[in-house]
Amino acid sequence: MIKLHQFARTWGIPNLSHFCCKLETYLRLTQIPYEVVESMPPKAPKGKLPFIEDGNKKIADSDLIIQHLIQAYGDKLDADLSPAQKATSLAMQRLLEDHLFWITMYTRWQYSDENWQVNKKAIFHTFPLFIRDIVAGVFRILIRRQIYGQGIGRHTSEEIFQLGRDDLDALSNYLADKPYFMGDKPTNLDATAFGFLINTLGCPIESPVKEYARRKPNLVDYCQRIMSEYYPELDAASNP
Ligand SMILES: N[C@@H](CCC(=O)N[C@@H](CS)C(=O)NCC(=O)O)C(=O)O
Repeated sequence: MIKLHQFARTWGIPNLSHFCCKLETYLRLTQIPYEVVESMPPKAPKGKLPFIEDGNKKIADSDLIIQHLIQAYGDKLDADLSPAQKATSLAMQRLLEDHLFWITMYTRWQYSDENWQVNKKAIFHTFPLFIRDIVAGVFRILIRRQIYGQGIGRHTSEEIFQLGRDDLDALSNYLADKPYFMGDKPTNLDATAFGFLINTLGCPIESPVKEYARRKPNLVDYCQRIMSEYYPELDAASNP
């Protein structure tokens, strides 16, 4: 059976990592059997989670893992999409993964000390007390460098949140009143969209971006529906 290496569950959502949540949601949407192994990035082949073990193969990166799963199990979600729909789906995934993701990273690792404390506790609480702050501090420096390197970290917080609101407007307008992003049935884009939206709306990291997302009823309803349909074991009280 596939072993999914990801961060331990916390915050009542599937995973505090957008990418881990994307991959686990893909596995649930496709009903591919898997077991979870709790892990941390230094153990991963490319230094980032998630990764999977399939037999004696280790594969890192959610997109490359999904490509592997499609080869092994068939394209269970996107086979009926037209080339134009596939192009739109890919563009939306890039918006979520290469833009909105960094805005939410900024809210966790940089924006406010309250958020940093919540984030630090969630990720590093298993470390022995005497090294916890040092390890967390080193990771904080490294991640803040990534946010700056990507470019988002060079803006003011007001500029960053405006960019985030633009992403949420695009997502909400595109979803409109459809049950899933591409229509009546879930597709690959929903694995990504849920993973990133629940990590904006459903976690205890406060910011103007989260407040804005909470005022989009279709995005809130979308997350609640996927939570209750695909993660029924998670506490309904922590749904967005
Ligand atoms: N492109 C990768 C991105 C994975 C990623 O950014 N993972 C983050 C957690 S959300 C990570 O492990 N970061 C650790 C680090 O950068 O040191 C994927 O699709 O899996």
